[in-house]
Amino acid sequence: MGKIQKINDVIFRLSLGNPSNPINVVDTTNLESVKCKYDFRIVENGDLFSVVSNGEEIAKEIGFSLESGKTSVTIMFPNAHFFGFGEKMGFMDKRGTRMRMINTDNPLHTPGLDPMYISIPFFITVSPGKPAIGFYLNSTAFSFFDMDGDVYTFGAQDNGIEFYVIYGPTVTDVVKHFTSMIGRMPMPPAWAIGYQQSRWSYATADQALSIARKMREDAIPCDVIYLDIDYMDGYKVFTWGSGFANPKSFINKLKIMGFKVVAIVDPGVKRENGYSVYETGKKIEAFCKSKDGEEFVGYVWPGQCVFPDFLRTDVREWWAQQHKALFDVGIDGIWNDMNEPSIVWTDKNTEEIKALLNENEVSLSLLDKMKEFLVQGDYRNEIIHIDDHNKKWSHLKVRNVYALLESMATTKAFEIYKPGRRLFTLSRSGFAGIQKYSAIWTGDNSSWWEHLEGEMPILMGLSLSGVSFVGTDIGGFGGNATPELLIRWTEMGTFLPFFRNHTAIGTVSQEPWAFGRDVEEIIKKYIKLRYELFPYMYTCFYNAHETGIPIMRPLLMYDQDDLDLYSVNDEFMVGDSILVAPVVRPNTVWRSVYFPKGRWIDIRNSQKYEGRHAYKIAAPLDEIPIFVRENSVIFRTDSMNYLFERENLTLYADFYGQKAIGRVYEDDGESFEYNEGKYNLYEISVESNHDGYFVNFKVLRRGYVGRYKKVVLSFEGWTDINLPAVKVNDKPMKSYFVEGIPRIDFDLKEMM
Ligand code: MIG
Repeated sequence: MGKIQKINDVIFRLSLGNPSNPINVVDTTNLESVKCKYDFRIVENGDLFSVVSNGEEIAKEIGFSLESGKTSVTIMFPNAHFFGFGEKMGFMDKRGTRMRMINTDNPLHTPGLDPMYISIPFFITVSPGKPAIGFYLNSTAFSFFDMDGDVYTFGAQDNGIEFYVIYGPTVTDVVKHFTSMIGRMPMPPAWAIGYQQSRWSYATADQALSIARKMREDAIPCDVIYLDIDYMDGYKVFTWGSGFANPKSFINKLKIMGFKVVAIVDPGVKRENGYSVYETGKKIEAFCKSKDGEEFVGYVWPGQCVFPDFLRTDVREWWAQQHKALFDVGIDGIWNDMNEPSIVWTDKNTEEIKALLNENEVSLSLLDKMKEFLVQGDYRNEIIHIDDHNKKWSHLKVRNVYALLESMATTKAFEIYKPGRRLFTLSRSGFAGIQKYSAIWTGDNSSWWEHLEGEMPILMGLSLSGVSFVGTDIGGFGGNATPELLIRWTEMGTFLPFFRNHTAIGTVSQEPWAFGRDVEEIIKKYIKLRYELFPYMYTCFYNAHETGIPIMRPLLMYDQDDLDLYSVNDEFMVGDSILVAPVVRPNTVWRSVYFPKGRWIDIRNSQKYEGRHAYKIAAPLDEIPIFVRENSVIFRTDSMNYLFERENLTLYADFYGQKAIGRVYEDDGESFEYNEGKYNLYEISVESNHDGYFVNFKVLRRGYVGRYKKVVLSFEGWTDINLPAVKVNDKPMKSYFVEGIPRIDFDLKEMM
């Protein structure tokens, strides 16, 4: 009945009927070659299919159903658990849940809330002892996933279906193969990995400057200051309001202090004659139409707005050009908000809304109405898009990729105004492949303990769906943070790929110093730790760029045969070697930590823990439990006010265990020259016996001058009172103790 096509050894495409997408995010023309030894195939049995590996049926009774405007596929996979699905509330394992995908600004993230801002119709089925299999539904339409149990159904509102079946056998392999077809992230600018400070809003230049000065005065490392909607003139995109009379000199002052500046951009363009963004857009008919052929009008911050039809190449080009107003005065990065797109109401229900607005108090019915509109919005049926070939598309098919298309336009803007420089875009909404253009954050969370905890599974779901550069509003967006919550949230944020503190208008301040000295000291300690861990983190980014393997990882990626790991939602790994177990409850100074197989070392006291066991771990307010996998190397450097503030850095390599190997990556952090081999990659390995340590230092690549000049190796866990003998590349070195831990050091150039 359907069509099967083998893409390569690990990817098959199945299709039925006539599915159609306004754009195709999958590119299988340039896949890396993979050899799979597990004889993975799709077998046809009459109307049904099965997924077979080494002669064993893994998923079976795969059947299609084709109703007009709705196509689905049903699969049987005994004992399967389901991970991925992009950005979804709730726990990671989606077995027993039903989800919908249509990009939605749903401003209050209560349990069970679905859908959210981002749609990634991809998931991985995992079951102990079985190969993991990924399914990617290649549809930009409204889609649904009924993951009821061993038999599950997913599909889309379309006249056909196309999906990819992606073989593992490990979860990691699935993510690698999936990202080989939808793309991986480019290296971000190094500064984007630093600490970032935001709020809605630093509404004047003076206010933003005073935040920046305070960071430097208190020696809190910080790389980025954000400008939320109040920098604009009447919320008109690509304008500057009166609070920022001289944006260029304002930004220059920040630059001198070592800050980068990111400005928010909303897609809604104020419909106002004489406003050049509106006028120039109108000239090329850049804006989405209603069914009646007129400009579609919706209400957002500036009032009556029109919305660029990013589906068209010339519209993306025009949008890119508008960024001149920001890039010319020195803006470094772009924050794409409200790009579901979020629309608060339209002309059709203005009267109704106005009547409610006129009531004396802000009534619950007004809020309900607005929410109903944001979430269901009849306008979605109204909007028409027109593509490059003059073909009309219903918004229902374009909506899920609207933010992706916008991010493509933003990427173009960087290419025009910052040629040769890496880009930084932060997006709220998105679709499969958004990682090629943008980092993402999880939108409007609240200053609730439940959200501190609940962000981890959301971020890990995104990570498994190909999006590595992810984070949350540290401290929570809605509501008021408390000192304790902010400390715990910052402790966790230290280890998230994207590390930004942000809060809503009208909430209490939550900059690091907002709750007094003692709180500030703890927060500062963690922000500094983030900067010290830069070599480790940056290497994780490099790996994600190279292989698609996420930075933030669920524990089950380390042992998918251990079913107990499937429900660990409140611990995560950063890269291969660091396990993080944040405290997510108030007035709590301990927690239970479950470890994957192997041995784990508490970096505070070198205490060892056995894998596949849970332990009670102490966690006073100023400590987040972090553990290192035995036999690994953690790379650190000196902390500083902002990344790359100084040259001549020391690279610290901390060895944990008897036998370890680790790599560290370094490049200029700002250009694309790493693509031409201008980077350094070092590999350090160590083996030890009771005579001492034998270290091998290899320069795998030396293509860039480098900032690390001196190397300090420390041997954690050495218990002898005598110093060990140490050889590096067969040369004896002089070791010495620092706080009971043996060390050696040498100049990097000795190793060249
Ligand atoms: O309707 O720009 O998620 O981070 O501060 C709210 C104001 C619009 C939503 C974003 C939030 C941002 C806020 N925006």
